[in-house]
Amino acid sequence: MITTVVTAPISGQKPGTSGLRKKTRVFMGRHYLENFVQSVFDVVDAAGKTFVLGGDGRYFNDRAAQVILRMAAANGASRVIVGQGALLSTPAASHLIRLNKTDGGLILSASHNPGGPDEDFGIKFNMPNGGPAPEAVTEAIFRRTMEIAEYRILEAEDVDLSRPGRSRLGGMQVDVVDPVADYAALMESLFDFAAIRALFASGFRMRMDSMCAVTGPYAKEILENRLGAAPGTVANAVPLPDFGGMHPDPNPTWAHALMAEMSGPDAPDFGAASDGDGDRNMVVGRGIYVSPSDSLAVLAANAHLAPGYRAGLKGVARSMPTSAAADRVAESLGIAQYETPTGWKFFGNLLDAGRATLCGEESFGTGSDHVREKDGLWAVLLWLNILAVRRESVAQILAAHFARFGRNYYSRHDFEAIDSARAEALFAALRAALPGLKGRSFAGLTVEAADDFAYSDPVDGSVSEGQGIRILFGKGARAVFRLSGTGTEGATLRLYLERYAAGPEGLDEDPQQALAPVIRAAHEIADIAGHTGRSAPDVVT
Ligand code: VG1
Ligand code: CO
Repeated sequence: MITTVVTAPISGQKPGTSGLRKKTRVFMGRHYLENFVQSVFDVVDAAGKTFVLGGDGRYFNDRAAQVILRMAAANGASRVIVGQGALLSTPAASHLIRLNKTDGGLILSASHNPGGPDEDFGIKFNMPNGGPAPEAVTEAIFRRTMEIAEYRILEAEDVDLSRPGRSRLGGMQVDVVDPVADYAALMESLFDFAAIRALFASGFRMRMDSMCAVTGPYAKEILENRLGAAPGTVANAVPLPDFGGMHPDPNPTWAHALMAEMSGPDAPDFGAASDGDGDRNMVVGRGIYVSPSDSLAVLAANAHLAPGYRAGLKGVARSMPTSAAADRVAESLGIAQYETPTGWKFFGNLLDAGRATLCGEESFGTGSDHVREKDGLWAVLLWLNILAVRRESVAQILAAHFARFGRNYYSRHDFEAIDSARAEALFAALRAALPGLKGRSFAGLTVEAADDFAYSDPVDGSVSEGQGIRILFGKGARAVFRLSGTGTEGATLRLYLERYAAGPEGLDEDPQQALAPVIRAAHEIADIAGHTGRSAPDVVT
């Protein structure tokens, strides 16, 4: 029986950088999830459609999945493909959407944000191309949440999601699928598994930290079962509703156990970590951290060593705050380079149009045209493929890369949980100061240009404004200021810092040291301490 429930708009259901993210208890509140899901189904017209559904396994994932299934049935969807246990990593969901030519999918995740009843939950709609809904669609969904008056839901028992199989829910077909199988097959089609197997067989050791999040089952199957990495290579391999109380964010601060192991006396050759929903990656060599911007550049320069990219790359795209290291590679390869706003949704058009093959963000996101999301394990496997062919250490590969292209010293400083009004005031003052900054000097650096980044999509012509304040000091030095669009409390100021060293001297400095003048200049220009009361960041990557 289909019930039509009377509801009323709930304020604040506006998707941010990557879907709608709120405190879990907010999502569990009366009509909250239902209002948003109905708004999605209204905007995309769910009748007769097929969707993919799954999430990162965090607290409320299983309940939310059952509600969405019953609402999909009540809205006339013809079929939902759902991961066993309601689990799907974000890249695996993107792949299933594409593989099955569905009309899109719903992904339940707050990504790298902690999970649990007192932490965060999230939901995101992806399009038939497998990628996050573009701004026009998320805006339409948001508008719908502000006028919603009722939602439809089927009265029914829970669907058994504990094993693969086909069942019916009202008039809708439900296919429960193994979350790993199709994804693993895709990876096998892109990379030289035989070469990577031989690498592991030669004694190469790796640590993969899945951080009690969704990549555990994927990493175990691919790295240990198919590639022959030693049993136990994957740590924290069982997805838990609260991620074991950890913060599933693969950066040096939150993946500290991995960092400690990689700099310890018995460090493996290669280390990696992934986030809550499996779209981020951090890679670490023995005693050496690879910054995400450098990782993108190294992958672009070496991708041809993997079978899936042997024909070469069409182009490389990076988000604006990501360092220009990848640009130098694109230039030397003679391929196009694109600079987009933060958030994977901006890469979709470039990938669909065949203009870019690799994409990346400084926030530990790397991916390619094999799906329409960033993909943590994909990046780990491409690194492994490169290591298997070159048979050099991560440190050697990085050193050779810097010697050839120069080094873009890079760091991001996050100032978290700032009072929102104070953060707004900082940006208002910074924007007001922009026209007068050119030619002025701060901490010995002279501003060559300063603007508020706006992006014109070269494929559909859409324009996105207000995407981050850029202060360019010339010679590849710059500071970028943005406010996070994924947080659920207060504001997070992100300060992105970059400085280029052409070499051959000065390629081996500590990044914080190398960036010290840029850091000082950025603090002076924005008066971070004056506005926020903070002089030091909470997280440095
Ligand atoms: C952050 C990152 C951004 C990334 C986004 C989603 O957004 O900076 O690069 O695309 O998270 O990643 P923001 O607005 O907080 O800076 V995930 O793995 O959280 O889906
Ligand atoms: Co993520």
